[in-house]
Amino acid sequence: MKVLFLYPNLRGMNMLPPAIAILSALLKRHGVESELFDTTYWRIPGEDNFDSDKAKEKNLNVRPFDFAEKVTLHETDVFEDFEKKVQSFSPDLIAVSATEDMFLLAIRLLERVRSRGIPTLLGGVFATFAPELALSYPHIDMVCVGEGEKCLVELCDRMGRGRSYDDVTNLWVKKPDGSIVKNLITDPVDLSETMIPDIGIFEESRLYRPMAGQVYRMLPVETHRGCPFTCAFCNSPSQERFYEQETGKKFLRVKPMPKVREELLYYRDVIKAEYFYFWADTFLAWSQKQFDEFCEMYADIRMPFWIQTRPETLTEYRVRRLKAVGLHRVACGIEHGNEKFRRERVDRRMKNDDLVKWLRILNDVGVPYSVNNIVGFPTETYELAWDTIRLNRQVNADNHNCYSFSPFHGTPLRTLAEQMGYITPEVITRSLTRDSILDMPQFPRTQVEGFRRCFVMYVKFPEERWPEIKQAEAFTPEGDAIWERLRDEFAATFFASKPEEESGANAIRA
Ligand code: B12
Repeated sequence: MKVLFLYPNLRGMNMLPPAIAILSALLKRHGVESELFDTTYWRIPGEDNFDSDKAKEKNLNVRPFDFAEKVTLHETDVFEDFEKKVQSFSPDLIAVSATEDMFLLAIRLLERVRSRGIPTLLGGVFATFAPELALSYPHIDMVCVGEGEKCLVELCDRMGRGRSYDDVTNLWVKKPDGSIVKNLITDPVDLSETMIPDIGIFEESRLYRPMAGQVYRMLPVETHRGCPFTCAFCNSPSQERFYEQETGKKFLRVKPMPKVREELLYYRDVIKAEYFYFWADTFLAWSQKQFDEFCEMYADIRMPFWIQTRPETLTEYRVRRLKAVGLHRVACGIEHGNEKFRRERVDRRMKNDDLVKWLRILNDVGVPYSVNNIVGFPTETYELAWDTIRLNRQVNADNHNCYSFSPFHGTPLRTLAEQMGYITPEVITRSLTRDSILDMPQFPRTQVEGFRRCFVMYVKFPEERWPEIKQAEAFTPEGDAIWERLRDEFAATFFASKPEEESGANAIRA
């Protein structure tokens, strides 16, 4: 049995996808051959050679960086190369892992090999929350709803033995008449049974990633799955609700520390990692005991690391202890500056004063951090968005990122956007670093985008510059010229000195 994973990614979104490494390791243990076609370092025709890291750099979200020494880009045609890969490997199954923004590229690639009749399976967060929409594309034969570990192993076992796989748990199968067989969802995976992910399935270049203007050999590490918070734009709370409803079990799990250690040591000693990236939604969603256990365990790993966490989980004790063992950078969400709007629409309940106080702990202890914000939420107005600028001005982060709201399927804010008539159910969302997909009467797309491109300037430049910055919001030749000039000034002022301390890349916006 041979499985070809497809990762239909755009250049610049260059952190390794943990799911493929996890699933490939499992397949190999079960005697299934697996290979990967990962489009990250190809130019994708029709995608404007879109590079989201470079877009972040252009929007002053990250320090300029140079990747060239570490990474080899493919100059050949991605569609032809995919076809060649399918021909030479001759898989029995094409297994796609995709977030929503990647899905349409998967379809374009699969179109090239569709005539070969190889069964296709889509997994990931989009498959989980929009399975019917995914299966409405003729290129997709099956979807995995929820976690893939048991589903993929069982499916491959059945396919390998020529058996029927219509009743494999978590699997939805499209029948020749177009009907869909929907199977039950199994319990969440026991994280004490996980294997070391198959990092070898990725090309060497994919291990490198920019951070704070430097390029590191960076590996993603799992500490938790799930999130205890309920932000209305995020899919993680939806996973909690979905698993609770389908299995009666909690989706949020903490990985046993010896397992985390085993993974870290393997990456450090065998893969020669230089930097760790803990991708948990809320890294500090630990009890005090678990937290202390982590710090003790990590003390002899001696490697810098990045985390993301909620502001309210920051305490001076925790930040100091983490810094002592290697914490290098933190990313936190502010998301919106108006308390009422943030509570009612975004479902993030905290006071602005507290938020400022929690983030200040990072300044006091001396840990650089970035803050993430969103503009263009359903029902938001330009005036409300200004509260986000005002709040960010009270926070001394070294990166203030602002992204347009993305209505991902399965989130409460997607449902609201559909109810408000801003978007129809079949529309598929693109990457956060792209223009807003919503065009709302009270806050039109161009206004959202003008606001977004000037956001960090409003936050960092003195208030008397605001009238000048306001002109740069306009997408006119004059507006563009002012924006370019301000952008250069911004880069010279804020990205010129002490690169390590003063700024950094937001490794992900998730
Ligand atoms: C790590 C991470 C990243 C990494 C890796 C992304 C990836 N493709 O895996 C990077 C940094 C690249 C990234 C980027 C982005 N991310 Co991100 N990211 C995450 C994060 C924090 C963890 C994902 C993860 O690895 N989980 C662990 C693995 C084991 O779980 P999993 O990926 O869900 O996979 C399981 C199942 O889904 C399934 N499965 C997955 N693939 C497959 C394939 C097959 C064949 C099968 C059978 C099963 C299967 O089995 C897996 C094991 O159980 C999640 C939040 C979260 N907690 O899930 C957000 C999340 C996935 N990201 C999100 C977003 C929005 C983005 C960006 C669009 C942001 C941007 N900058 O524009 C980009 C999109 C990028 C891209 N091209 O991938 C959203 C996705 C929303 C959506 N519905 O699409 C999430 C859910 C967070 C959120 N806001 O809700 N992200």
